[in-house]
Amino acid sequence: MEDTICAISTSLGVGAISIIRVSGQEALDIVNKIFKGKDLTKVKSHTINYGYIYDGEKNIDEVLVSVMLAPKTYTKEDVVEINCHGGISTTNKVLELLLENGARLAEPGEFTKRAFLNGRIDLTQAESVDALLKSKSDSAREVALNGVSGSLGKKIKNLRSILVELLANIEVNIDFPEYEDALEITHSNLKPRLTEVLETLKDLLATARNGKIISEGLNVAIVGRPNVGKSSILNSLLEEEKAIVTDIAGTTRDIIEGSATLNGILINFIDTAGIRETEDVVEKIGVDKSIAAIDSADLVILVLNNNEELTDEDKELLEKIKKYENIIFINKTDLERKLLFNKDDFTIVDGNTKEISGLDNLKKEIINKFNLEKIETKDMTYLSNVRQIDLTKKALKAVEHALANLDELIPVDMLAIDIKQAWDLLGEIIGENYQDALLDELFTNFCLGK
Ligand SMILES: Nc1nc2c(ncn2[C@@H]2O[C@H](COP(=O)(O)OP(=O)(O)OP(=O)(O)O)[C@@H](O)[C@H]2O)c(=O)[nH]1
Ligand SMILES: [Mg+2]
Repeated sequence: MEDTICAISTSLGVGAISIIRVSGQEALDIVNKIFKGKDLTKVKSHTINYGYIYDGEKNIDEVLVSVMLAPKTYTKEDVVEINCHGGISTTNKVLELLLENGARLAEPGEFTKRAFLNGRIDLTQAESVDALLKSKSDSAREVALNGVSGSLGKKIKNLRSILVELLANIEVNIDFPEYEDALEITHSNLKPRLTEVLETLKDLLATARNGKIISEGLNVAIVGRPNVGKSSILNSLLEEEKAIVTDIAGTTRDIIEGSATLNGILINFIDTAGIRETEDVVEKIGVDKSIAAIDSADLVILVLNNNEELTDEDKELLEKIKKYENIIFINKTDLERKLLFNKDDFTIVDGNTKEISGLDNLKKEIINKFNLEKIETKDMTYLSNVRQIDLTKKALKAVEHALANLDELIPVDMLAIDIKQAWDLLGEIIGENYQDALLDELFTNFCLGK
């Protein structure tokens, strides 16, 4: 935290402008050493200053330099941003000069880490910054932005203040049992407050699946025997000739992915190799990948051929996909019906890719399965990653335990242990207490320069 750090904050490539960001106590002094124009240590905060970057006597680039003095900056430290001409060569040269003059190259996410460590944002906000940079759909962006503003953090802080109030009251009762005026914490008035916390935690967990769907989208695997039309379906859904289609069984050998949005949610469609017993080494690897795709998908679309009787392989697949979210797409309805099977327990969509029929229904079923029509993206507060969900589940358990003990009239001082634990766990979500290893892991996934 003592070091002054720098990094290229824009993506490196050919572009009109690149921004190199510098943060830390010596940010101004270091940039000043290579800048010709005004004396940057004397300019007002939050100003943009015109000048040149020099390497000794050599002019490197014409630049605009933003000077932002602590504490009203991204990191709460002095921040200087150099806007230079884009392009790898100039940008790298400016970065090199900063490094030569005393700055250190920032680690990925280190600017945001400093914003967190300096108390400008909580950990949920930091995670949302990362989600915002990586968002691939409008809804993902909206929810991430909501998180950046701190909505989840606020909710968690509210719960913690209820818990801490309960703890304080319990303490008073333990320390001054004879003190009549101390608010008597009885089992009956602990219960409503704890129940309120319980319900909020349950709500957060109930909507967490939506949070994940919005931020990460859905993986939808298209599987089935060879030649049933999986790749044709992928192409029709994407309205693009993404996968090769032929009448040769075993055309698709590898996973082919393409994405589309449904109701603003990113859907990643995964076309797979036709599943069958095979001696062909390459095809066999493809088949293994298809099976793995089923395992990791949020939804499996099993394709059957309307024009053929159900085979043993179809039966096996029908059995296999039962334990996953699934839709059966009966393809080739333009041909004579020969397929017969017991459709109970399955969601069935009929269609064909020759006349492009049934694909809208297929999309509708995907929307239904995940309630995509009802997913709110505006002003909604979601737990949006495994870390947050895991800690919330543990906090919920602690509160449930406290409530169960309450019903058994266990002394209130015993309840304090569970309440304190819930308070600690919720603190971990916002980063009130954290381990260095966790921070390292979290921020190394960030983009460089953020
Ligand atoms: N009549 C008819 N033919 C179709 C339909 N959909 C696909 N086909 C044909 O069926 C054959 C196989 O289609 P693909 O999309 O390659 O099938 P696949 O399931 O991806 O096959 P593999 O990659 O080998 O597993 C091609 O000749 C397609 O033109 C359909 O709805 N009706
Ligand atoms: Mg195929």
